Amino acid sequence: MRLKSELCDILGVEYPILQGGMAWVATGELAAAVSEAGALGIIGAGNAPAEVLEQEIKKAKALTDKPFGVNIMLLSPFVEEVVELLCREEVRVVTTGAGNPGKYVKRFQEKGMRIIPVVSSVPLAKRLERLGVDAMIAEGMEAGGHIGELTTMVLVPQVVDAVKVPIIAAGGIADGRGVAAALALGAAGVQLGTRFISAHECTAHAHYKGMILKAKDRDTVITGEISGHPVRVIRNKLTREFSRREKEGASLEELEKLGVGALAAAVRRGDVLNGSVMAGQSAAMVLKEESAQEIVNDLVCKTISVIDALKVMYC
Ligand code: TUI
Repeated sequence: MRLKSELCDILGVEYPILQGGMAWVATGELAAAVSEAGALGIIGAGNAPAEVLEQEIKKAKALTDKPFGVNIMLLSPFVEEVVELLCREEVRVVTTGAGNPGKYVKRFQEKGMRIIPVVSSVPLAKRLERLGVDAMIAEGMEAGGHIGELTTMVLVPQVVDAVKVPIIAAGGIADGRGVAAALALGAAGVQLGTRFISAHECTAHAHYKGMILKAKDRDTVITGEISGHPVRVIRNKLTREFSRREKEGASLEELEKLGVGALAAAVRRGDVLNGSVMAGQSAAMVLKEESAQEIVNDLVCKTISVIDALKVMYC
């Protein structure tokens, strides 16, 4: 099976597919399994201090010789020490989220590392292209966790037209139909987060995985829109409490307090009532647990089938 684009050489992988670097979810085990399957596994640094992240990088290195990446969450209080660590470890690919990574671009590239930020708007994409990033992930608001305002369907073609570097589409993609659609929009590759939560190698708590597997089409909601930090999660007791307090006019600090530690509570301890069950809208399309290898094979195989079917219908 062959599914190849210019991204494969940039990332050092067989398929132009990235596994999203989800905080607390994307551990060294998951990233290594995805990389072993021919895609790019990515460890999520989230809010973790450098020592914790270092253990995950060591785990991944012990499990695979293939390239993998690390995602830096730019709102993390540990971002500076995480940048230092990644330069020391010479991780092949660094993706960034939740902010502008401009001031770190040169440091990574001097080490020969690839820097690939998430963008949720055209102006940010243009600014980052001037700084010389290697590629960008255009992520629509169908995605889980911290999100922008535009959908994948309208964001990706606009970013593709605005910049020359390869664009990776993300947000709402869970199967071969979504991958083929992203390629049709001009993307050179795709990033999937939610689908990989169902991987056997994903060490998230069974309750968290269960919420993904049983989610229906309208089960995610956006919290934090008023505070300016919109986050997509599966609806539960916490989201109801959050919107009640928001409507009552709670202060930003009070709302932020509700969210502190809530992601770890759901992902690691399985508290899916009071925790933050971050997931994309595509959770409703994730129906079973599989190995990372099975997920990657299925994505590649179904993408090729969709493209073949279109050729038969329209050529
Ligand atoms: O980063 C993500 N998704 C995340 S990070 C995360 S951890 C977290 N925990 C608690 C509260 C909030 C986050 C969970 N999910 N996705 C990538 C992404 N980046 N989506 C949107 C953006 C983004 C937003 C603004 C990227 C750049 C940006 O720039 C603003 C500027 O400086 O112009």
